[in-house]
Amino acid sequence: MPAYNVQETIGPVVRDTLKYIESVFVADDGSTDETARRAAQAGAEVISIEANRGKGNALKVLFQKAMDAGYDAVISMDADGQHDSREIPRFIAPHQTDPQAVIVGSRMHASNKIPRARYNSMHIARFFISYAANQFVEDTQCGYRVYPLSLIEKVSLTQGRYVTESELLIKAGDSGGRITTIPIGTIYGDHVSHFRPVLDVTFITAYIISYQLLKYGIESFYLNRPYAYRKNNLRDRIARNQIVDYIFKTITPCVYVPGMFVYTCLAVLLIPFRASNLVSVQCYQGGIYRLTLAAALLPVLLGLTIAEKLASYAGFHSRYVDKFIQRNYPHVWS
Ligand SMILES: Nc1nc2c(ncn2[C@@H]2O[C@H](COP(=O)(O)OP(=O)(O)O)[C@@H](O)[C@H]2O)c(=O)[nH]1
Ligand SMILES: [Mg+2]
Repeated sequence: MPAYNVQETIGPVVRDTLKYIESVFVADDGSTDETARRAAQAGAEVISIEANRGKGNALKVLFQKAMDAGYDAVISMDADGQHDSREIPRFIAPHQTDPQAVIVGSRMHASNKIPRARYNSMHIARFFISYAANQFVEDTQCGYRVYPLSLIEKVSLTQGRYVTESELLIKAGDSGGRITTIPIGTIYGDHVSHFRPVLDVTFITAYIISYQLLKYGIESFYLNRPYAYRKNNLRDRIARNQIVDYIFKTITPCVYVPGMFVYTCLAVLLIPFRASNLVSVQCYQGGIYRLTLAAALLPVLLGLTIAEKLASYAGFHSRYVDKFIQRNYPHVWS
């Protein structure tokens, strides 16, 4: 459990979880409250991170801890009471059937219980992440998951904060792994969330776009085979230097639309020659144009969101943003 200032919930969450699994590791990420002490009191092994470095970093520390302790798989859970420990057996059953799969909880069935901005951001993230992971992932933003540690060993986690969990799904899927979904209960009360729907989804999308554009660029030189993810691929190497990574994530979204246009034309032109460079572009179920259009419309969506927010202050309430998202970021996977 990554934990940041969750003193009210951490004790009961750890105690309930220990009823189902033998050990709980909590990464206390520079909390300024009683989180660490209460987690330890409840029976967790606490790893203290000096200053707050975000959920992604905490997860990386926890994965390493579990590997060092010799475990094969871990369950990640939120520490703020949004995940019900009583559902742990429901994760263990599919894990035993398919120990190599990542199993992700999904709250998408409960749209009425999730704050609207969060639900919309979940739609956008799942559209792009499912493309990059080569499979439909119902809820890409749920932190209640089972991870086989053999899979964690095979990926580099280069991104931080809330991007790490998306990066993990993309790399798991793009390296040929399976991602399974199980529906879980949705608990939204007066929880404090550190997730910023617009900003954090922007960071997630920027990373995916930078990942995909580079992948297609390399595939245009490859004949008949995809540039599937392998640890320390070119994208990982770019991420080794934070400044270079940041510049790459800023530039690629700016050139995404013309870049995709060039790749799509190239992919189509090659078909009569029976050359399948850009294999991934050629085989998209949803049609590559949809992906390009969706990326091109992101600035429009941002403008609409701001306009709708401003209008709501003036007393005009509309749901145009929801409709825009449903139309342009649809579920295109069979
Ligand atoms: N270690 C660590 N955990 C965090 C941080 N931010 C959030 N978390 C934890 O990650 C989980 C989910 O975060 P939250 O902000 O509630 O996101 P949401 O539930 O997706 O809206 C909770 O258990 C938080 O305590 C952080 O900066 N560091
Ligand atoms: Mg939360």
